[in-house]
Parts: sequence; C-alpha cells; structure tokens
Amino acid sequence: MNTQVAIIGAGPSGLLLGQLLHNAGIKTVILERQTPEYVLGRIRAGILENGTVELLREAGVSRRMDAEGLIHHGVEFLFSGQRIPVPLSELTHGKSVMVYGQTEVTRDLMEARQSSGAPTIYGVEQVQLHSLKSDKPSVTFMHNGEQCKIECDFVAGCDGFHGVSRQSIPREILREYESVWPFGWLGLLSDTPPVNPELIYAHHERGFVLCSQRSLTRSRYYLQVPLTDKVEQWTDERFWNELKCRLPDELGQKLVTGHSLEKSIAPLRSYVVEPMQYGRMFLVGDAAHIVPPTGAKGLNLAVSDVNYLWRILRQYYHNGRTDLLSQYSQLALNRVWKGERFSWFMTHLLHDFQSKSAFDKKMQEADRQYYLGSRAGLTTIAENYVGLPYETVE
Ligand code: FAS
Ligand code: PHB
Repeated sequence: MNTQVAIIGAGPSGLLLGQLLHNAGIKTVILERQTPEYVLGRIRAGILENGTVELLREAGVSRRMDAEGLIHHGVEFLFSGQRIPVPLSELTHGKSVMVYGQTEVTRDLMEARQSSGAPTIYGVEQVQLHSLKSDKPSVTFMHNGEQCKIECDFVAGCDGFHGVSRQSIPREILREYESVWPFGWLGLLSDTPPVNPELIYAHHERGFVLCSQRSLTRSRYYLQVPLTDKVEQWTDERFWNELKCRLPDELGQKLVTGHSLEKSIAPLRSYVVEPMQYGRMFLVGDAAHIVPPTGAKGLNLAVSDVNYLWRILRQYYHNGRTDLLSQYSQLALNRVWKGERFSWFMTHLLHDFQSKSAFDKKMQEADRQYYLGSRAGLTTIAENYVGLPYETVE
C-alpha cells in the first residue's frame, strides 16, 4: 500500500489532519489501534479556542458545532466566595470560546472521514515506523492477523502520549521537559443543567472546583483530589456533597444533581518533547505535549500543531516548498510553550500546594490579587484563554 502521508492515530489530531489534507487533494491513510466506539467513549475536553473553531470551519466539519455549540463570551473565577467575571470578548476585541465537547468534534471528524472515502484502518496492532530519515519512510502493522506495510512520503505521529511515534525517535535526539502535579482532577459528567451560564474556576481551601458544561442540559464538573484517591471511593452522592461544600450557598442551592454518565480521575502533568520532528516524521498533539486541563489547552494545542503541519504539507505538495518542512517543530513549539505556560500559571493560581514555602504562598496571593484585580491581569488571562494568534506559515 502507498500513500503520501501515513497518520498514526484517529483521535482529534489525526482525524483533523486527515480531513484538511484530504480537502487539499493529499492522500492519507489513518491507522488506529482502538475501535471507533472506544475512541468516542473517552470523555475529555470541552472548550474550543477561537483558532480551533476557525480551523474546524476551514476543514468543513463545523455544521453541527455551529448549530449546537455554545459560544461563551466570558468565564468566572471564584476566590473566598467572591465571584470575579472575566469578560473574554470585551478584553480581546470580540474573541470568544465555544463549548462543544471533544467527543462531538471527534464524531464530526469521523463522519467527514467516512464520507471522504479516505481509508482509516481501526484495530491495528504492532505499528512500527521505518526509514524515517530517508525520503521513503514506511509503516508496518498487523491487521486481522496479517502483516501490512504502507510506503509513504511522510508520517504524522498523532498517537497520543502513549503512542509509538515519540518512541521511534532515538532517545539521544530527544529533550524532555516534565512537571508532575501533586494532585488529580475527579471529573463527573451528568445530564443536569449547568449550575451557572458561564464556566466557574473556583479556589477553595478544600480543593479546586471547575463547573463546566457540554450543553444547556449536560454538565461537567471537576474536583481536585489527592493522587491517592480511587474513583471507586467516590459515589455520586459523595461527589455532589463535596461539590456543594466547595461552592458558595447561592450556587450550591441552584446545583441540580443527578446520575453520573461518566466519572474518572485524571492525573495532571506538564510535558513537552523537543524536537517535534525526526526526519520525515512529525509529532502532533499529545504525542509531543501534555498540559494540566486548568487552561483548557490540551485539545487546542493539538489543533495548533495540526494547523502548522497541514499548511506546511500543502505548500510542499502544491508549491514544492521543501524549505518549510524543517520549520514545523519550531513553529509548533513556539505556540505549545505559551500554552504550557498558561496552563502552568492557571494551575498555580487556582490550587493550594502544601509544599509551597511561606514566601511562595505570599507570591501566589500577590498573583491572585494582581491578575484578578487589574484590567491588565484579566486581559492577560483572557487573551490566553481564547487562544493566542497563530504565526503565518510562509
Ligand atoms: P489522543 O490521545 O486523543 O489520540 C491518539 C490516538 O492514537 C488514540 O485514539 C489512540 O488509540 C491512538 N493510538 C495510540 N497508540 C497507537 C498506535 N501505536 N497505533 C495506532 N493508534 C494508536 N484537554 C482539554 O483541552 N480539556 C480537558 O478537559 C481535557 N481533559 C482530559 C482528560 C483526560 C483523562 C485526558 C487523557 C486528556 C484530557 N485532555 C483535555 C487532553 C486531550 O483532550 C488531548 O489533548 C487530546 O485528546 C489530544 O488529541 P490527540 O493528539 O489526537 O491524542
Ligand atoms: C471541560 O469542560 O471538560 C473543561 C473545561 C475547561 C477546562 C478543563 C475542562 O479548563
């Protein structure tokens, strides 16, 4: 089998890259180790940056998002019972974010892929990447008990943090940067109306809370929990009672509780690998970087990488621009590191750390007063939250 770009992974990175390349007449094959149902069963991100919304529209997969997604012009912070609005659109000259779950984005991309007729092979095993430093790399894999091989021009490693692509780069080439956070987030999804029209990021002495949503009838809540907690220890009743403890009465009284559709604990990690390419293989999304969800950047940084890679590959195939190929890693990393910083900043702002020194706790308090108490501080938060602009690929 031959193709132009072999894409490993049919998560949002792989599917969006495949769609954009297909629209540009560039042949792709997507290899995915799970089933479509398994991929759709993962409950993850909920907030789309301005740039993500625009790119999904450019890819031609935004009809349902534009019909069902909720445009949000602000978010709220909550400290010591005080609610602090962050008027995103007012502070960013009209930009906003879209509430539309990653599951729905993935579903829309899967349907578009199927309609395009471009091949996606689910249930692959033993994927291996070969000759990445040559101008004819290849991918071998097992499927239905048969050994298969794809020869291609390029490989896009869209296979997430535990994928094979990053592992295919010689360790001596890679520089890894990592910070593991000393707590997790317990998330719950329920078919209950959101407690508040806007998202609420709440600091509380018992632990951080995030009140998010998927629609006007489906809510997503998160509680900071110790890393030693197991989701089995958290009944729905315990979750709702703890959430009420951490919210002010005015919100707790409005909270509609219900059966959890999904409940899970995610550990928090900040991670970046450099470079994000090796020969003719490009790392995309979680294969190259991870952020704590506090800044709502994970999915959006994956889309950021896709934005740069597809434009570079389109220039290569349409205009013979080989010079841009070597620019992918730096272009992607320039924006990834700003997303890492914002996610790190938001996590430090909103969570208490036993390990912080008395001085560092004073610095944290000063940050909270400055960033949430000044227009300049709120503007900084707003422009990062809606998404920083993309550099032009030229
Ligand atoms: P993905 O991990 O989504 O997709 C990679 C795909 O590659 C998977 O389908 C996998 O099965 C496949 N794959 C792996 N190895 C393979 C192999 N060897 N061969 C073939 N296929 C292979 N982000 C936010 O913005 N907000 C959130 O609230 C948020 N919550 C999260 C909660 C959890 C528990 C996790 C794990 C992540 C969360 N994220 C969140 C981040 C998440 O949304 C990712 O950023 C996003 O899924 C990245 O998309 P991909 O890069 O496509 O990686
Ligand atoms: C979510 O709705 O899952 C969500 C929203 C904002 C975040 C993290 C997660 O910062």
